[in-house]
Amino acid sequence: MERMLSGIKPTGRLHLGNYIGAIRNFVSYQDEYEMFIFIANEHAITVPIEAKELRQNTKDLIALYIACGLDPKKVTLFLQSDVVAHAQLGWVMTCLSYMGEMQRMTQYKDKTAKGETGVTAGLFTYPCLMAADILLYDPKYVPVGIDQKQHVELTRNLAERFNNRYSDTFTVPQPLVTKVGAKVYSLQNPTKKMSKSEENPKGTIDLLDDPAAARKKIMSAVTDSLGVIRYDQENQPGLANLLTIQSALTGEEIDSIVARYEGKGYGELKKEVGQTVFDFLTDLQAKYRHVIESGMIDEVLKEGAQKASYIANKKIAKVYRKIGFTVTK
Ligand code: ATP
Ligand code: LTN
Repeated sequence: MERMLSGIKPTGRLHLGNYIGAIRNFVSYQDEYEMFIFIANEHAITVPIEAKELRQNTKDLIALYIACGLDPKKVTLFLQSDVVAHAQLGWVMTCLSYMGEMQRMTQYKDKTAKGETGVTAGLFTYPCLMAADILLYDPKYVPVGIDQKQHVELTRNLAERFNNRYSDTFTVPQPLVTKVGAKVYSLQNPTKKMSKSEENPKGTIDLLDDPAAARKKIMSAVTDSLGVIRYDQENQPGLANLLTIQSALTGEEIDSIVARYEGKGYGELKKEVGQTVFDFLTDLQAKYRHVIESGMIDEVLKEGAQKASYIANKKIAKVYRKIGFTVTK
């Protein structure tokens, strides 16, 4: 089986966009690939976060991963900070990268261009840690959103640089960018992506939202005044977003939904999408509670850390030998 690896930062509550754009894909890959999915908690502290919040986010994230269908028997699920080799290789990668490369990373550029104060050195160098996260495990593929593609490209460069400077050590990974159309937009501002950092809570559906409140958010989603149900991302982005959500959660093709709604109004479609979201969240949250109550998380994380550490420790030992850290036999 080919290997695949990805991570998500525990920086906020997960929303429907994360599910449709990321987690759902991980679930669909788990039978075909040897998967490693980790919680990128070392990346979460690149911006200040309270310990209590980080702890809660981490537990929620792991429980939601499992509730969404990731099977810990098939996928190695682990916490980044449980595997010390991430920090160890992270430093090696930091010393292999150039300032210019880091300065070109858009996430850092965006934050500094906005004039944000308190940008940490960690935010500047975090792509090096991300490269380490990946290269420790020699995955062939790294499924990420488009915003992360640049970081995987950097990872490829660093892998090649290391391989050339020392000798063949790392697999050069390929980014697997989520398909267009798998992007979910804000319900209140449908040209902007649904996001953790969205200010208006009515625009985002959190996976742990009360299902009835989530249905209300769908009912009050911004649409348009054209009055025809069709998939037109450019001119009817709000409607296209509702169709995307309905299609993603039920598996029905968008064309088929559109055909069923010929001559019907937006209100009816919203009712159906609202019900779909209500049912989806009700089911997901029951599974989530079951995971929390079963107390399985500790065991999953322990086993995941063991499996991941075994691979990562072998890799870091190899790196340490090659760069001259190891002086004993
Ligand atoms: P932020 O609001 O801080 O930018 P985010 O909500 O975009 O955060 P990330 O942690 O950056 O979330 O993303 C986790 C994963 O979910 C990534 O693979 C990303 O591509 C995917 N994702 C995030 N938002 C959406 C969205 N609206 N539609 C589809 N996929 C999304
Ligand atoms: N930087 C990513 C999260 C992340 C990641 C990774 C993704 C950290 N390490 C390794 C894929 C592979 C983000 O901000 N979403």
